[in-house]
Amino acid sequence: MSVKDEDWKKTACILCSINCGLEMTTGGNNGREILRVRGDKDHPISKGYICNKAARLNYYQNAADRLTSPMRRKPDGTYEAVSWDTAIKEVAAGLQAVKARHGGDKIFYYGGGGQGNHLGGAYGDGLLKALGVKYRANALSQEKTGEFWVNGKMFGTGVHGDFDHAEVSVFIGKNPWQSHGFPRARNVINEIKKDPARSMIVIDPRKSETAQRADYHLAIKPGTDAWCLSALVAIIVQEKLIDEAWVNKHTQGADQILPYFKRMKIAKYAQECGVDEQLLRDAAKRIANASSVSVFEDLGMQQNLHSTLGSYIQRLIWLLTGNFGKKGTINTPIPYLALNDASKGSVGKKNAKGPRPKKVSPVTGSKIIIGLIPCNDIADEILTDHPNRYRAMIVESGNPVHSVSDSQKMRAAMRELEFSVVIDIAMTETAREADYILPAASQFEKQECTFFNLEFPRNGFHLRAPLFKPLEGTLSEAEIHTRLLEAMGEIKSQDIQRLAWAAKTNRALFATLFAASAARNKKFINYAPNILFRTLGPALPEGSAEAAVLWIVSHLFVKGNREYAARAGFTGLLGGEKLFNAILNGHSGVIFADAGDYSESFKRVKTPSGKINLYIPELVTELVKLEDGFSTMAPEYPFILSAGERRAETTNTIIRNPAWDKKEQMGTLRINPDDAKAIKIENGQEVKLSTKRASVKVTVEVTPNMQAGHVSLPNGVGLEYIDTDGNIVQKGAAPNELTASEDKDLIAGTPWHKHVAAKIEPLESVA
Ligand SMILES: Nc1nc2c(c(=O)[nH]1)N[C@H]1C(S)=C(S)[C@@H](COP(=O)(O)OP(=O)(O)OC[C@H]3O[C@@H](n4cnc5c(=O)[nH]c(N)nc54)[C@H](O)[C@@H]3O)O[C@H]1N2
Ligand SMILES: Nc1nc2c(c(=O)[nH]1)N[C@H]1C(S)=C(S)[C@@H](COP(=O)(O)OP(=O)(O)OC[C@H]3O[C@@H](n4cnc5c(=O)[nH]c(N)nc54)[C@H](O)[C@@H]3O)O[C@H]1N2
Ligand code: SF4
Ligand SMILES: [Mo]
Repeated sequence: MSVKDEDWKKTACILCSINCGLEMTTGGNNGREILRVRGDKDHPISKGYICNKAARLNYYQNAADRLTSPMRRKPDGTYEAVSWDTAIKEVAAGLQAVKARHGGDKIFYYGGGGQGNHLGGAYGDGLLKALGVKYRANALSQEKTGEFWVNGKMFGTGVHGDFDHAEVSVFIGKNPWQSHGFPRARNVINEIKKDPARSMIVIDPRKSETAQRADYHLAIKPGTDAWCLSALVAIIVQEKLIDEAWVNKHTQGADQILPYFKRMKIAKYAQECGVDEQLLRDAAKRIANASSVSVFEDLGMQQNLHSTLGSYIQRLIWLLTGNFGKKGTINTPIPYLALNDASKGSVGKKNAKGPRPKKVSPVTGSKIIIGLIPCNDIADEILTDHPNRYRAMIVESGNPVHSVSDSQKMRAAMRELEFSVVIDIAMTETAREADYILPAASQFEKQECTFFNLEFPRNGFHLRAPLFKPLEGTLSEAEIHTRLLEAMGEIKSQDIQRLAWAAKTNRALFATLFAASAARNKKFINYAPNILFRTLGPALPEGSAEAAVLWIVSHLFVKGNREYAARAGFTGLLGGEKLFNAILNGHSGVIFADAGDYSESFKRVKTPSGKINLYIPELVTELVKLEDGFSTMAPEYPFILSAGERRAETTNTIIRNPAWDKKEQMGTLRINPDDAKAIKIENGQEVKLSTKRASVKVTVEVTPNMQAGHVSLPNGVGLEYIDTDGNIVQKGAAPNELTASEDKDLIAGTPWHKHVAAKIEPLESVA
């Protein structure tokens, strides 16, 4: 069949944080299928790039387990379909009743967006304000909160590498070949490999796809990043590879931290992490002598022992060598909408009535970072008789029963709640524990976007138009949240009629009226996204109502970043309006900010002194403890299991149908050949894999890419997918059946998913 140019529709991939621009053709059954997929060359960030996963997006769009009606749980645990009117009324009343009984701070919010759908959360904010919700979590508080905390201490802002231009790229517990994390990752890795003047250093116990292409593979023993990174810093310090002039000019605190590295015994640290000392010295020198270095840490370290400490030490490597604020180094991306602002919640904010509340969770007293409590503590905040325990939960675009540590405990916690509601497109593991399930339109059935915009100095944003009308029975999150607010009597149509009229008449008049209403009425500000959706939304081109909130985001961005916006072409008092229109009409994405020069990063450092802070006293005790060496695990569990590896065929739980896995990697346990031999198992054989928490059956994949003693399972598998016949199809093991919530980082409470003590037994020997 020939495809005409006009058949290709612009959209984006939603399967990882990059959200590559795509073009698709649609048709097939009822015209609702995604047929062909290709990269969009006009996209300013991804520039036509695409990886293997995007071609299979129809598995997401047309999954058999998509929900088509609100569902209410019956006492026997089964669900009945109810009308939207009933569901909205009962969910609004249920949440309000919990608020009346216990206070809105006992209603917990989880999620708010996945990899490519961040608009829904923006509309949910009004609902949380109406209810007085204070506590929340999302996937970031089981991976990135330690890193955010360190960034706060050192820079007062976020940072991100420039791998496109770096002479040396360093990946710590990060496998960008499969997981991306920066645009066009496979192309960039290939370019580095081809260029003799550039190098790649990978710190990973496994010979990952990225490590296979590295110039220096520091194959550490699992869980020993802190020793490896400390040794690299110590080499830089002891071999006098520090860029003294740069450090003196731009940083503070070097004098307080460097003595610890001056006396560090490099040979011992090399031994602890299992990497040849000379290789460590060569890698450190390669970094120190490079004109530009970028570093990416990810889950291999972040979901592991010493994760927050590791985030700190790795920053010392590139800061002591002056790799910040230049092309090819680490810089400070300019957010269109800061995700940490979006998820800050109201805890720790100044309160007119009293002192600033402590930023800890109410039951476990865990640190709240960027407004999020650690995912690992959610169940403990519920399964207790503590008077401040959470009594209700709203889950939106997240699957915590599957994705948070200890699925069994999370399931029990969900059932313990007095009220729970899940907003999702599919019948997920979490939905199955909720009192109500509200079916959302898919990400190809409404306007959507990602706020993971991490480029510098030019940054892009892409608003995608829907490819399909919402599946019958589903609504967008904007509509769901706004209806809930209306049912609670918080937004009344008579109060917003004039605004709606103005929006249809003239944008300038609308802006004036909007500003006047906002100045008069606090509720109006709280519900601004929802009010925009109801007033400006209908005045936008058909199918664009969900974009309405971006009107205010665009205005606020330009107001707060005049210079950057102007350089991107959004000048003058109408800059915000111009940006919004450009976003609305720019189907391949828009460059919204241009900082001009990389050195602008220095001005964006927001520490009290304005300098980059190298000394974090809270982490020194943990740093000093490394001298005691790495302690091995309990002898009854001789393996270290990394529970949740990104593979060619995984996408968190966004694609639930296991049929999309063409390589049959779903769920295989990767194991080293010597280990396999020792326990007398062969490739393809099923084994029993046990941790202190549970046992599962898994198929073994024998590969020399694993170190002896280290085994790994993929993430996002073991889902209970309901097929077209209503049968549950399950492939692979759900990793968090095996993990325990108490195994977490000392500072940020992030899980040790990549370091789970495990044992393996051949199945036949198991009774
Ligand atoms: N294909 C695919 N891509 C994805 C996703 C997906 O589901 N599938 N998910 C997206 C999401 S949400 C995220 S957060 C990112 C995550 O992206 P990554 O963090 O890159 O993904 P992982 O494979 O979980 O972990 C990276 C590496 O950590 C290594 N590792 C294990 N133990 C250790 C250790 O002790 N130290 C070190 N240094 N490394 C160790 C593993 O061998 C693995 O190669 O991926 C994103 N991209
Ligand atoms: N053991 C272990 N656990 C892990 C990991 C690991 O490596 N090991 N990785 C962790 C990481 S880094 C992450 S990011 C998390 C990811 O886990 P989660 O945060 O739970 O996110 P997703 O799996 O991406 O699921 C998102 C949900 O959104 C739903 N959804 C899709 N589109 C829409 C939409 O338009 N609207 C709504 N309302 N819902 C939608 C999907 O059906 C799905 O249920 O998992 C974490 N869990
Ligand atoms: S999975 Fe990520 S890298 Fe691959 S096409 Fe989708 S957005 Fe791009
Ligand atoms: Mo993630």
